[in-house]
Amino acid sequence: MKLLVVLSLVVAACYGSVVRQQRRFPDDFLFGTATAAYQIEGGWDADGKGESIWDYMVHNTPDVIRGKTNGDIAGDTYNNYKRDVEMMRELGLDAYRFSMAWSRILPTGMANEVNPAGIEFYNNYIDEMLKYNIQPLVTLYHWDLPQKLQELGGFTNPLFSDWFEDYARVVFENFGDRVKMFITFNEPREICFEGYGSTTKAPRLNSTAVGTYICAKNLVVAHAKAYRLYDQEFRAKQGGQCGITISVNWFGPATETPEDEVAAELRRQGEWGIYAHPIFSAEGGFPKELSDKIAENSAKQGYAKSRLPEFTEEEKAFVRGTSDFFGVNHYTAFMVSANDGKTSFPVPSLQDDMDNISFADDDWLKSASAWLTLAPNSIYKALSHLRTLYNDPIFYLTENGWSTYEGRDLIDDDRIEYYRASMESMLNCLDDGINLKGYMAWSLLDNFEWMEGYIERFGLYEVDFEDPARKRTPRKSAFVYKNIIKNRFVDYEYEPETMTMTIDEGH
Ligand SMILES: *[C@@H]1O[C@H](CO)[C@@H](O)[C@H](O)[C@H]1NC(C)=O
Ligand SMILES: CC(=O)N[C@H]1CO[C@H](CO)[C@@H](O)[C@@H]1O
Repeated sequence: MKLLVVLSLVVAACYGSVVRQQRRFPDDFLFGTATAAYQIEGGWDADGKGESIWDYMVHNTPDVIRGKTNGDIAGDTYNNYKRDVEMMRELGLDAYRFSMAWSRILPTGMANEVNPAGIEFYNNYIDEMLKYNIQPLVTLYHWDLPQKLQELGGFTNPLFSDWFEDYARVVFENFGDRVKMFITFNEPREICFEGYGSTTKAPRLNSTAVGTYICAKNLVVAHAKAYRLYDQEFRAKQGGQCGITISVNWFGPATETPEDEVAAELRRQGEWGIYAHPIFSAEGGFPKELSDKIAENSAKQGYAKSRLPEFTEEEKAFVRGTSDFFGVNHYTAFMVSANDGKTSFPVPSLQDDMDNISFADDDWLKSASAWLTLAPNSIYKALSHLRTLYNDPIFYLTENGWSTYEGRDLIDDDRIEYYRASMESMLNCLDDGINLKGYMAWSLLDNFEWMEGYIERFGLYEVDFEDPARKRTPRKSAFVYKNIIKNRFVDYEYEPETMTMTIDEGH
């Protein structure tokens, strides 16, 4: 009897390890972290850098930021980049995703004047990563448009795509010998809907009727121009990849009623379909249901044309297929139901065009950010949907992370729970054959969280923003993430022995 118990324990243990072995991340799966220039760099006007729309907004309307803080210094990565790379080595990262500030490279936004100090900074930063075998993933645009270009209409100017293409050329020429993965834009929804269609990001245009839509079209065309430039003039000699990152949270119907199904579909199209469909779908152009709805509403509202500027057939063909991978920023999920007049939105607006409401389940773990909860298996739900819709693209999760409140909260068990749940959801993707190739945790370090200032913290490393040296200290989650990267599986037993980081051999 005893022997039987021992034997079955042995069998159970082996079975356990067999199961665990199957649930491993492949060795070539890229684990990294992600950041954005304005949120960490500081040096807002250092060495010839031009003003961006964020510099302009925080200096002219400081009240819009919680705590009236700004990113003038932020984590001061401009002076601390070597420490940041040291943290990457401590974590054992394969890759690091960061963005370049357009106005650090081109102070006025136009390519006639290149700032040598800006080029030098990014060269040093990249070379420091490469010294330790950390692959740089470069985002060309993470929300910090040169203010001079905003004064000319920014993303709503029809010449925007040419300005972006010129900037992209400078980036490819200067860094493409060492950078093998470029991301043109980070999160079109946040750029267009939040920045142009509402007031929750710079430049706060609140052009609810048309801002989102004009921006969406010009952004997608600008992306395609940069992609085609890379493809035609740089890929052969540089051998890298170029793609785009779109924020794709999961929006499922609250009930199985046809009304809620329709509502959820329109919401998905309004959230990310208008940016993804022109690039990744077989037919190109904007998604049909949303586009029909906007046309119908626009006619009712007395517009001569749809507020959504449609693509010509030629433009559709130009944009279609212009991404080597689908970069997904994914954080959470919402349940969507038909609005039926329960909530009123400004008319006309994207919200009114979608006319549907969404909410999170009360039982889902809550973060410090109102929009962010731990929704079950939502990475899998989002990616399996995208995979079917867009013919099985290669995916990278280019952001995913959890916020806590400011304060020296180094024991961040909720963040650990979130990251572990994300790992399980990604393993579900891999088990299902989804082409997911990498994961960038948001974020390496605490940073300027846009309108939330320094109140919401996303870092694996805590930053002391009172300290002129901006000291970085690892949170418990940093040790857990390091352990996952090293083992390529999630070890639920793991507890860090100390809170002191060291660099493992080979990093
Ligand atoms: C934005 O515009 C809408 C009308 O489209 C208006 O209801 C709302 O108050 C405006 N918001 C701000 C902050 O100005
Ligand atoms: C844009 C829009 O109206 N979307 C949908 C919201 O939900 C209702 C269901 O009641 C649909 O009929 C709408 O089409």
